[in-house]
Amino acid sequence: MPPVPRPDGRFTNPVIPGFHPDPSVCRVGDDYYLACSSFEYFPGVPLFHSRDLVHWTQIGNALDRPEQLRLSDAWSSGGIYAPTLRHHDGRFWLIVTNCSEGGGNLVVTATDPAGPWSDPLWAPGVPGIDPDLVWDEHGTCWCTVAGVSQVRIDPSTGQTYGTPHRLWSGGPGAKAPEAPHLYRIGDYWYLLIAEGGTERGHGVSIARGPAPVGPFEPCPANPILTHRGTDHPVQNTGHADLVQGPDGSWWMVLLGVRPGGGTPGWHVLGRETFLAPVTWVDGWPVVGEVALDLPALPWPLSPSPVEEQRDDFELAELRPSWISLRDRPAELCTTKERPGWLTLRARGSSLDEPDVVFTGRRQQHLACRARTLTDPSEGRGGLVVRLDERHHYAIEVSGTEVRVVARVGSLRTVVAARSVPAGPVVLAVTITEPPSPHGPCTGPDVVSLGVEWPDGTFTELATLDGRYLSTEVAGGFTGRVIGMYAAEGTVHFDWFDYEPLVG
Ligand code: 6LW
Repeated sequence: MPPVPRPDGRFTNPVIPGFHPDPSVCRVGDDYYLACSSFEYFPGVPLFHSRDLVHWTQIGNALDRPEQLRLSDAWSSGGIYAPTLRHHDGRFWLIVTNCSEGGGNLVVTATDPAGPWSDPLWAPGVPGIDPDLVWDEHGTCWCTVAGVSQVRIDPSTGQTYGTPHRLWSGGPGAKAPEAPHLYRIGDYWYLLIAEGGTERGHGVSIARGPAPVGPFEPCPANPILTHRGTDHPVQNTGHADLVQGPDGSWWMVLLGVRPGGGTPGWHVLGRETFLAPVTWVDGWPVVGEVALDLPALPWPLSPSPVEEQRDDFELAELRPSWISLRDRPAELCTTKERPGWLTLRARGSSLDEPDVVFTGRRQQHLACRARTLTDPSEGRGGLVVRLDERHHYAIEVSGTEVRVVARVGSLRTVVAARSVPAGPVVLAVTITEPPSPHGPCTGPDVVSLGVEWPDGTFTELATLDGRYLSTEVAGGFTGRVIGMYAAEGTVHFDWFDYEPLVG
């Protein structure tokens, strides 16, 4: 759901809120395209379009066919890591790692980034994760990976040539040099990397050299971006990519998190995509503040159409923002069985199982409400706020009983139950700031789960502390996803509403 345009012309960071990490961006004429990681969710690699760098609309997913993406063995936060998206020779090229069993590095191409994307070309000679592609002036393509090392590649076959060679691994003692991107800018080749790990120590460093293969001289001001050791409201800043604005100015897209509930805080939306201005001093990039509120841009804004709050499931295909766990076989998740309804058919027996049938959307706002009209006449299922198999709060219905189930680590408990009349029921989740935000350790938010009656009144069954559905508690690389699931039999959903709340 893109941000609503602001009358003052300023704009709000993150530019792509919610679990959208590892952004990679490219510009083609007046258009910008951006790709993110997607981990254990199917379809994989969400793709966005923008004309002004601040309003982004999801136009598809690069890996949206089972032949392209097998995630059956993907653990939570496994699967698809860190794409690089580039445009070269009239085509879009996307290289990415599938960390599941039987996966590896793969290249897909498209002439239209909205798809279709090609079947994957596997590149087994690429020696690590976070692959980058760059072409030199002779048309030779180089693939650079975390570590940081590099190998020559023919991306149209996936074939690599020669032995991978080490390039540059960040400042002395830098932890986790990763997310490399190479660019030719002016007289130099620049090697941008992330370092410090994707948690609070995260940062961005850069080096430059005469050729894509180096040798590289580090920037004396490294890290050129980090919020480590600060109280800045945006933390974990790193994993960046560079792009030029419509007026030729330079910008960085990067991941960051918004912890809440005190210091060091808990972040619940995962790693989000932010934008920051870049200037150049003595041939080195200087990154401006990753502010939550950025000033008006000197070029016209192109606000994206605001996505409908309600999905009525009237279309044959689901919107690209719907994601399922690991796969989406038509016989288990379809809008065609009962027109105007989403039908989910259970496979796993509970949300604790990796094969649960679940389809949801990223929580993109710190405060929001989600509701769904659920018909349990043929099964058991409901609405869940999910971080992973071991961290979720659900409200589910079975016959005439509605229950709230909380799973936190190894604890699983039914925290509330009540009966409802037979027939479809509206299950609702409201996520808001904690009641006393100034007290110590209030937690980042509270999650209220309940039932909405036909006259619009709401009965709350449970209000739970949101910190247990945060990355600081659960670990991993993803963020909250709110959606529908079937744990037994077949469950039908007539509509799903997602509404940002202010405050
Ligand atoms: C990704 C690495 C990272 O491969 O986290 O923040 C990993 N950076 O570069 C998963 O997103």
